[in-house]
Amino acid sequence: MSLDYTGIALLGVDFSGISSATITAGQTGLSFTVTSTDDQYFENGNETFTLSVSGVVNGFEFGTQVQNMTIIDDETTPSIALTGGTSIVESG
Ligand SMILES: [Ca+2]
Ligand SMILES: [Ca+2]
Repeated sequence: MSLDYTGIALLGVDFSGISSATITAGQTGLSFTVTSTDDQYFENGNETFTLSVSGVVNGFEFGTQVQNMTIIDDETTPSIALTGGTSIVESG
């Protein structure tokens, strides 16, 4: 079977996962891990993507298999503080 990832978060950038897998005869299931990539960027909200089965060979997809995923950002909200005097003298 082949897998498809769509959404704001990108495969290979924001997370890693598999794009295809083989379920051999006698197997009733398959598990795999999708791992987030830890970046240093404040995302202004969590990133999401949808994992779906995009193709099956020699079998069938039971209904429509879709899993919505959320990558929870772990950066703190950046802030800006302006400091200094409130007046300047003309030059010249
Ligand atoms: Ca991070
Ligand atoms: Ca981040």
